[in-house]
Amino acid sequence: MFEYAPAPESRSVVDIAPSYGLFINGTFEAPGSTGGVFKTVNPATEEVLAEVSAAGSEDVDRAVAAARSAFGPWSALPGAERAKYLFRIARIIQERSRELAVLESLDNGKPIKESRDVDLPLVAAHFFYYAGWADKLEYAGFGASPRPIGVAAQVIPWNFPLLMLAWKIAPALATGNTVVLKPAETTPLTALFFADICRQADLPPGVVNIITGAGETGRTLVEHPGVDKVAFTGSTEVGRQIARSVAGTGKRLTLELGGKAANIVFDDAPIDQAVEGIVNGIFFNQGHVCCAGSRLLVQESAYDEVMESLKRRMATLRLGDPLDKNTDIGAINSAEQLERIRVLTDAGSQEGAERWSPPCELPAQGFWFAPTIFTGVTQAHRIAREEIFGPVLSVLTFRTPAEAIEKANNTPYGLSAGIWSEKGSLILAVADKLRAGVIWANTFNKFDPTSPFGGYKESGYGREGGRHGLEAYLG
Ligand code: TXE
Repeated sequence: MFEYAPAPESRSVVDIAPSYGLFINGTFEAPGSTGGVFKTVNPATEEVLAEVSAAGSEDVDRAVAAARSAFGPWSALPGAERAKYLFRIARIIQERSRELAVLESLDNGKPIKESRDVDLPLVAAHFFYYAGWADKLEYAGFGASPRPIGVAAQVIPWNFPLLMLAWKIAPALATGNTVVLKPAETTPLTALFFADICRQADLPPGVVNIITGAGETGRTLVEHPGVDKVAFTGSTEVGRQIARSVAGTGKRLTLELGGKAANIVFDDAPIDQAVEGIVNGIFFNQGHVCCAGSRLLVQESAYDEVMESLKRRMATLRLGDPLDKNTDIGAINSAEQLERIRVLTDAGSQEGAERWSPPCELPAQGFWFAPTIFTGVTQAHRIAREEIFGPVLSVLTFRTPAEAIEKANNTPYGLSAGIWSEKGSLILAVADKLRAGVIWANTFNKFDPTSPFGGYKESGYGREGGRHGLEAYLG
């Protein structure tokens, strides 16, 4: 059943200003003559939320210079002192979590129950977790006195705006680096509110700088000679460009790029549980998830039962207002992303796969896409190979574990995978042969700050999270 109910979660809990400057050296400033402005919209309504500054080259210079000046004193602080700031930030995030969750849903389109129950708790958890490391780096196994790298340029995407910020900023600060972070152009607002939280926490000016803007701002930042380390999460195409531009400069680089994860269901798996995992794997956050279980590999002997149960479950998903606490599927983040999903799903139909969605009336305003599955998919289809980054599942079948492994690995990506079976020995044997950075057993899309996350092959390199996440910020 699909509905578009009026919003019970009031947006009055968040006070959005009409316009925002760039957060440089501890204050919000207007962009210089090379900069400009752009608008960020609510993807569920297309209503303009605020006007935001686009940083030009002069602004990038100022932000990098501020981070450089702050680096000496910040890196010289005892770890226990840096920890105090991170703990303070974590606590303020918890105190302001309702406001931040509503803001995230307004700017991104994700359901409030996800921003409230998944994103925000994880954001706070990342700051708590890395605060705990700040005074223990000598014991992290990176040598007697591990040193920070310097100024980190961090460019993040729009699918988990505040969570990706936390993944980047928390380990960078814990290890004594300073940062210039650029959020995605369609979701700049929670990063700007985070800038305010840095002020509230009395973080020394220049330790965190937030500059907004589109890809050109990101490129200028990444290529800036004053930057020592680049951390990027986004498309494989931009990741490749960044790898080329950073090559030979001595800058350190970590990349977290796209994915095309296989969610492998064996016939002995508890079907109801597996179906919940399939639904969570692909429809969580509208499928705007780099590790989404976008390819279902189901054992032929369980195919009919799994498909019947999956369709029944999909018919209960509620699509609509992201601020409605009952909503399961929110808005697609932008018109551009909606178009990308349409192009690939049209290709799926044209190439002969069978398309199915439950009955669904989409709201007239905003960017929406019904939860969709394609059956009869083969490896030759684009929808089996390319990242769709939307609520679209491609279903393939297999007979033997060897065939499942072969199909799961038949992708240029290698970020994540899921395995569903009652047999522990089978799970371990299959997991051992999958080329994926993260493998879930009898669950999917589970995240924790203590676990490293990252990919193989075209999904990028370097790990974020856990002790491994510190390594990316230590020289
Ligand atoms: O990504 P971009 P887009 C995938 C997903 C999606 C596709 C395109 O398949 O459909 O990428 O999304 C900044 N130098 N993922 O166009 O362009 C940009 O401003 C430096 C997977 O949104 O890569 C934004 O802040 N920065 C993914 C960030 O890069 C540049 C998450 C990501 O934007 C830049 C997002 C440049 N030349 C999309 N060009 C994941 N791994 O989770 C753009 N940017």
